[in-house]
Amino acid sequence: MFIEKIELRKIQMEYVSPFETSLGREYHKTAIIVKIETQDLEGFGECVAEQNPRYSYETVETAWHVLSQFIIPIILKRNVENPENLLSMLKPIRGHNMACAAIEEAFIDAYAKVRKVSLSKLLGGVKNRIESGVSIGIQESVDKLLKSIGNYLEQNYHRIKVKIKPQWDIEVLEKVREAYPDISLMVDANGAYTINDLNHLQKLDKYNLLMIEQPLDYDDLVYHAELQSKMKTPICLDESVPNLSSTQAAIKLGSCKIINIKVGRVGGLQKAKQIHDYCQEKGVPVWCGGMLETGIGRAINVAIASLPNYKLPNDISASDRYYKEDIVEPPFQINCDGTINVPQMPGIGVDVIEERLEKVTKKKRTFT
Ligand code: OSB
Ligand code: MG
Repeated sequence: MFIEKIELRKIQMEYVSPFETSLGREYHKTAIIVKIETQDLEGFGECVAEQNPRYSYETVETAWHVLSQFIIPIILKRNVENPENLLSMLKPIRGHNMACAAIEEAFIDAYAKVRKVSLSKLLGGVKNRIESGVSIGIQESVDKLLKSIGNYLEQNYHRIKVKIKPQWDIEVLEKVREAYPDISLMVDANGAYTINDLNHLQKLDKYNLLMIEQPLDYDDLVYHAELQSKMKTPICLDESVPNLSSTQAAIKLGSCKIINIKVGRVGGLQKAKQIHDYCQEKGVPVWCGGMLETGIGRAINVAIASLPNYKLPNDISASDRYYKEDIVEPPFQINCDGTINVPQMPGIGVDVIEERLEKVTKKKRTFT
């Protein structure tokens, strides 16, 4: 496929409610939407880098820089035959996974559309529906959290993830379990603890959690292994597994029993699939993490989550959990069994509404 033109847009969209983790509070989504135009078709991708380097060292501005100065010049006005070809062209770029992923997604969307297959099918997906869960940020009070959980349960979310940090953990969980003794519940600390908190973290074993996500530092594997050997609750890694080799190390060390795969964090769909395949071979279940994506990133997440070893509910919620109005049609909705349908149309399988995209665009650059 000959790459004629690439468009970058920095967009900003307000969340229906602010999202707070141990890393800080966010009121709106900032993302880069990539559009690749080939001879006759276009494809979309979403860069999930945030405004600040908290979750990852990448930011919207570093991604914009790496995309425009390094990634786009490699592929613009070039013939890129297939996704594998693109991956080898991008090999000289070290790190900057989120920037690379956005281009790869846009290319693969166009590639799947040319072949008239859904992204799910192209990737080897086996599900028509994927299990949806909801991630709930740190709230002003436990009462607010309990209300929020009740609300989402009413909307058919079957798995609840609660963000935790020191001072917002044990007492909160005690009350959550008091109110909802049987729900499928997990927590995510985004690296807020250290191994010195071992005794404290062991107390979480009491609450029958599906898993504890990223309790320790973002670059730690060794202490996670020590912690996992001393906790019953399965540890799931997110920040600590940015690629296949760290995933292999984590599994070999026993740092976790579950892997969260985010397409952006690991550098694209093909790398996500490699990690999926490795985990499947090792009998380690995976699930799809989220970065509060717009409908474009959401479509990509839904597609990858249709692969067979995505065995646990995903951080993929309906469009209206994040935004008043999504930039795609139809928006993603949750079924009464707590699932989301996998689009069957070619590529990402949803239509990007360009006038809505235009409305949320803060900055735009076209490369020809
Ligand atoms: O750690 O999983 C995380 C959002 C931004 C950054 C990090 C994380 C998250 C989420 C959101 O938990 C999950 C979602 O998109 O619904
Ligand atoms: Mg996480």
